Parts: sequence; structure tokens; C-alpha cells
Amino acid sequence: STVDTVFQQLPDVERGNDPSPVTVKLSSRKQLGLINARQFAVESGSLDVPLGGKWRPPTTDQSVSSEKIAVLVPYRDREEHLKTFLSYIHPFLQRQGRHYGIYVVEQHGDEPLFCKGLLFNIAFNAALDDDDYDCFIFHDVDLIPEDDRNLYTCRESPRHLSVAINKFNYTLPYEQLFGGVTALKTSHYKQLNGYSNLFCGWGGEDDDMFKRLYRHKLRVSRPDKDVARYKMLRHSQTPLNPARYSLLKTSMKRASEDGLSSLETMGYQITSTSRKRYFSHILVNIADRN
Ligand code: BGN
Repeated sequence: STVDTVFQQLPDVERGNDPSPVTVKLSSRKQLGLINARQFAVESGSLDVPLGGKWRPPTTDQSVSSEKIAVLVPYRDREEHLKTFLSYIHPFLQRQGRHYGIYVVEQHGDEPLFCKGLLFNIAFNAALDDDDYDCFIFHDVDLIPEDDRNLYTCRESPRHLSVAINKFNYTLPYEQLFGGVTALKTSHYKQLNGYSNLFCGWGGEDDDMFKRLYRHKLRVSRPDKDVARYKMLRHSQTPLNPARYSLLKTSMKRASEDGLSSLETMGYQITSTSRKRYFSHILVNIADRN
């Protein structure tokens, strides 16, 4: 079943609940795990998120940044995570005064492995069809930002935002890491030819992207690790990508022809695009590649 069913069933809740605190303090992993659908509905019910998860700050002041930001969230089979993610990310982005839209790109079909890079590329095009976004945030559904000072905005350099994750004891595992949560200008993502479409299963698509950045001499910037803190929601290990090591040997060769430029050859179908209560939904059928 797809997320369709889940989000139509959420109960309506009263408005006027307390707004979320300015800094999200998540004291324990356990606490996060306990957030259930009901709590989510209550939290989100206190928010004014227009249908489709698109929001802009209530201001007429044109001097305020006009940057439009799309948050892309690849998704499959993680309903609890998605609810938790949405319940945090909307208040977070609104406290930062962002003009944004949330796009959940969901994989279904016979392909057993999760093809994150392909989903990102599909969602990138779909979001640009929907609105003229300047900036893209590529976001794992299981990462919850802890600190409002971690600004979801694009800079001159591509930005790696998930620097310090509780799972890695709040330290960066390696200097070339470019996975989890990243921010790239629309122009940069096009220049890079997006992600590789070929990584299905856990691991490597982000390392491949890092090589694309290197190839174009785009330096990665990062916020301070005291600010760029995240909680990772608990889940079992997803099936690994057995081809990730061999694929990473050909990253440089493939970069210009494997990505946005080769999307039409990838044999997927967009089953539907729709406005859900808290996000825009892109449902993609990916056939078994074997
Ligand atoms: C790396 C993964 C990344 C992942 C980080 C952090 C690979 C490729 C073979 C070396 N890379 O090992 O994709 O984001 O760990 O979890 O598996």
C-alpha cells in the first residue's frame, strides 16, 4: 500500500495548540520512537500547511529573501518515519521563514531495491514542473534536524547539512561524505547532471555525487557541527547495493551520460502526482531491472 491511504485517514484536530519550541530538544531516541500517528496529527493540526505541503512566510516585504526551496524526500514503506519527519520539518522550515514545498517521491513496482538517485532526479524534474525553485534540499526521511540554526538554504557552494548525526556520535564519519541532507542550487544540480540513476539499494549514490562535485570543482561547504545536528530514526538495515563498489569505479566516466540526461531511458513510470495534506506526492513505478 502507498502513503495515500495513511494520510487520508488522519483525523482532523483542533487548531491553536502550542507552537513548537524554537530549538527542538530530543532528549532520547526512545522519545522519538514513541511519536505515533495521533501525536503527529495533533502536532500537524496546529500548523497551517496548505494542501500539498507548500508554504510561504506571511509577509509582503519584498526585501526578504525570495529564494524558493524544494525539499525532496525519497520514500518507500516507512509510514511512521514520514509522519514523524513531516511533524518536525514543517515547523522547522516555518520558524526559519522559508518559502518551500515538500515533495515525497515514492517508489513502487517490481524493483526490489530502493533507487534513491533515480527518485531524486524524477522528483527534481517534477518539482520544477510545479514551481520555479531556486534551491533543492535532498533529504533522507529518517533524519530529524535538532537545531534551528542549521539553515535550510542554498549557498554558492553545495552544502552538506547532516554533519553530526547521533548514530555516528555526532561526528562526521569521513570528509567526503555527502549523504543524508544536502542543499544544492538548481543550477548546480543541472550542471552536475543530477544523481546517477544506477544506484539501487543502500550505499554509494552519495559517494558518486561527491565525485561529480569534484569533477566540476564544486567545493562542499558545511555548517558548524554544533549546529548541524540530527537524530536518525531507528530502523532495520535496508538491503545493500551489491554493485556499489564496482559502480564507484566508473563514476567519472559515467557522470555526463548517467543522470538527468538519461532519465527517459530508465524505464519507470510516474503513476500519479497529487497534493496530500502535508506534501506533494509523486508516485513512481520502477520495474525490475533484471
Ligand atoms: C558509506 C556509504 C555511503 C553512506 C555512508 C554513511 C558506500 C560505498 C562503498 C564505500 N558508501 O560507507 O553511501 O552514506 O557510508 O552511512 O557504501
